[in-house]
Amino acid sequence: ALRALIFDVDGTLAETERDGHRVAFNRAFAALGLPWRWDDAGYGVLLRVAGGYERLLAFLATQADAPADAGERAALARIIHQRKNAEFAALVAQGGLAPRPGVRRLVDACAGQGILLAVATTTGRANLDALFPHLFGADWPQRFAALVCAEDAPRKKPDPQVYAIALQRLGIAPGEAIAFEDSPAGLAAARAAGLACLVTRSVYFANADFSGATAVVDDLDAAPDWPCASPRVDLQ
Ligand code: XBP
Ligand code: MG
Repeated sequence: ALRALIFDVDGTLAETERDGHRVAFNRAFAALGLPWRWDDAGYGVLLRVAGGYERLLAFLATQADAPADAGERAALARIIHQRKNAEFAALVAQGGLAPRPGVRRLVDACAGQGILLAVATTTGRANLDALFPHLFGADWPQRFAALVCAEDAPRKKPDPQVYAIALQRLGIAPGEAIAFEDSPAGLAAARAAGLACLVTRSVYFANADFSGATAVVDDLDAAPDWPCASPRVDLQ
């Protein structure tokens, strides 16, 4: 039986990348006097690397004006990433990031039916603390039975670690949960952990290949009567 829904955050619960993290990265570059700026199209390519710190590392390795020494690049990436997260929190505090269509309805429906909710994300815990009050209200921690973030799962998606830990904390088997994702890396992570996965297409992965997904929909309002009311998904 279905006992839990496990959600990715960025791109799935909210469109946090284009107007959130991407802008915050650019503000961090500017604040630190660094020459780089990430435009929309370029960020779409960079997003193939999951994890903001890992994304920075991959980018810096391609830049002639970045430090040649790998250790120095790592130190710089840490500084930029920390500043980016502060800028992200400031952006979120200004409002403008809302849950994607159908998210709140599904979360509320689960609460009413005793279905557990969890998060499995490559983003850091600080970003959840900044974002979730805006998505779910001040009492948001009571809504989630498990929160698994970058600090808990250092091996980033497509590694299944983050989902494996979520299942462990929920105390359930993979066949008793569904993952919700928006990216090929997220789908791969969920599948490798043995989970069925529903994909809601997001701006940067609108045309990506999601073979292996249980279903691919534009948003959760496009899947109106599931998975809580009458599961249209086959949990096999
Ligand atoms: C999200 C990410 C994150 C965010 C930024 O991927 O890759 O890196 O872009 O957050 P997913 P951090 O939705 O698959 O979890 O800077 O905290 O990593
Ligand atoms: Mg995502």
